[in-house]
Amino acid sequence: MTTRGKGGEKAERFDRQDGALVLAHLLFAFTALLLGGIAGVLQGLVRGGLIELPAGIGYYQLLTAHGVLMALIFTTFFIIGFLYSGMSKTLGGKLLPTSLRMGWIGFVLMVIGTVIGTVVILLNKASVLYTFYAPLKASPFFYIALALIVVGSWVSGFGMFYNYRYWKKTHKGKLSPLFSFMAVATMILWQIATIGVAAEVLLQLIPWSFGWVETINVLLSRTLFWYFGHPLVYFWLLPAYICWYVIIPKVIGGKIFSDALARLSFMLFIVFSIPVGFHHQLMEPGISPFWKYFQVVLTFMVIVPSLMTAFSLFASFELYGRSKGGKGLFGWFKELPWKDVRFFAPFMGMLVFIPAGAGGIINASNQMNAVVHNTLWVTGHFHLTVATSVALTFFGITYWLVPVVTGRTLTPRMNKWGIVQTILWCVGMFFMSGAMHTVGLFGSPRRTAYTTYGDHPDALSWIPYHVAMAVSGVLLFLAVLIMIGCIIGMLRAPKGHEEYPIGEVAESAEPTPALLERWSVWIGVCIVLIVFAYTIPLVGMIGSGVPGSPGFEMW
Ligand code: HAS
Ligand code: CU
Repeated sequence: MTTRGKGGEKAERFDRQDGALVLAHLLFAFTALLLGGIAGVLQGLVRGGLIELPAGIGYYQLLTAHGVLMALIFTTFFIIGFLYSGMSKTLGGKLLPTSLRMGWIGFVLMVIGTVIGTVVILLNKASVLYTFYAPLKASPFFYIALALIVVGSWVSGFGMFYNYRYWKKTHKGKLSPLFSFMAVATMILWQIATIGVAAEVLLQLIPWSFGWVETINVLLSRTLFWYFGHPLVYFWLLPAYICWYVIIPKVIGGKIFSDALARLSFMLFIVFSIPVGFHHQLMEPGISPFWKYFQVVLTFMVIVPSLMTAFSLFASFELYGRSKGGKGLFGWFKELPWKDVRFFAPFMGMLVFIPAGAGGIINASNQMNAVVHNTLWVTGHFHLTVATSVALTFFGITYWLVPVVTGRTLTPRMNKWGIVQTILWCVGMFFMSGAMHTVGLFGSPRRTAYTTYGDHPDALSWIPYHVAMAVSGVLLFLAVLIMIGCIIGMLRAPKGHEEYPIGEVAESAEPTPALLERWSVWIGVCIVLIVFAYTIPLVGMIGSGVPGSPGFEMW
């Protein structure tokens, strides 16, 4: 573990108050991961036909708890905690008191929302899955809980913007630190995206579930959801990219390939990642093919910044490996610090993102979407993207961030457990998502409990894959337990100074053009594209004259 900032360069102590805010977010996130993991393993066993649930617990109830706690709660808490930590680190070693306070207010609002939402799900009043599609109708308190979480995240986001603006004002003409720039970009994306879900929840779902209005415009609600739902996946991805761009070069002892390229890719995400929601609605009636086509074109545009990221990462690795004397086309490969979990876990995330991204491109292609839509293939896709690429990166971050904010050390023993946990996660996800992708192509639907469809031979041939999913779910649950064990271990590790790894830009890189910090330009282009891609379809939906739907409780 030579690259760690022990000995030679002495790491600065992370600010105590800021550390408490970050730690609170991380601990809450991992509690959600544990609960979501319990729901996940049980639901996998049910679907595989291996167990039956006691005490009236329902499959869809568990599926909702799993999706909400993992995809929405774990990620949001982790991300906000991580972004605050990097703002504190790179904007002068301490958050402004106002920003810190806003971070806490946001945290408390989100905690209240999460607790209410979880209770409502456990009471079986909201088995509507993590996408809460109408006309499935949950208790109004479920939607109120969602609103609180969104509002809490806004307050936290504004806390970050406030700190960033202060820094820009007091450092006139200077380029902002890359981490903080990326954190702000991520939260801007989030603010713009959540307007859609906030409108859906406040204007449609809450009045309807309270019974103030009888019916709901289903197509409109799904469209508002996916206006949010696609950028949501980039809200998960961009913090992982921050780690790949900014943290990993430092962990391996190398340099960031290009500051300008990194900033450009984040700006392109702001521009292109929102007006693309229709790629989740390609099979839906009521949207004209032109607008679907237009949004698919933009979907293919948003692949570009990911390809730029792949290029940039390869370049960083190669620069480093060659500086260590790696020869030939791939000689640099073996110079990387494979035994350091801070590198290994995110690296496995990157590796998995290659097939995961390829799957996304398949999904976005209209004719192929007809084959995979609503099958387990899609579930396989997001277990590779968010549950492997993103989750493994977040785990990798946790292994140094918890020691940093608590003033403790990542012991070699914990590091070894981290490697074991990463391998277990990769093996579990390989089999789980492999089985999902394959059986999805055979037609096995997603969001469906155990059934043999009256012993239909096709459905029977799917069952071995569902069993494979259940068994790999058990492996993944073990990995969750190891992760939780490691966090507890790190909280009790010997005191010390772990370094917060922030990479530096390679000397050979070109200077960054100032245009890349001109937020108004990029947000302006983003708004123009959103208005163009959504206005006519939304007007059509609102004035369509199609009668609304009453609510249904199918569980
Ligand atoms: Fe997706 C459905 C299209 C990316 C998550 N996606 C979902 C759902 C989720 C999700 C949760 O067009 C399900 C929603 C639901 O419940 O219904 N997705 C895409 C496309 C991309 C994409 C085009 N998705 C993601 C990411 C996610 C995510 C990221 C989470 C984090 N997705 C779709 C579509 C659907 C969909 C349709 C709807 C399907 C349906 O019918 O319902 C792209 O952004 C992907 C671009 C990525 C790449 C890969 C770049 C590779 C990199 C790694 C480099 C590695 C290195 C290491 C350097 C082009 C950056 C190398 C080292 C070596 C040694 C080799
Ligand atoms: Cu999408």
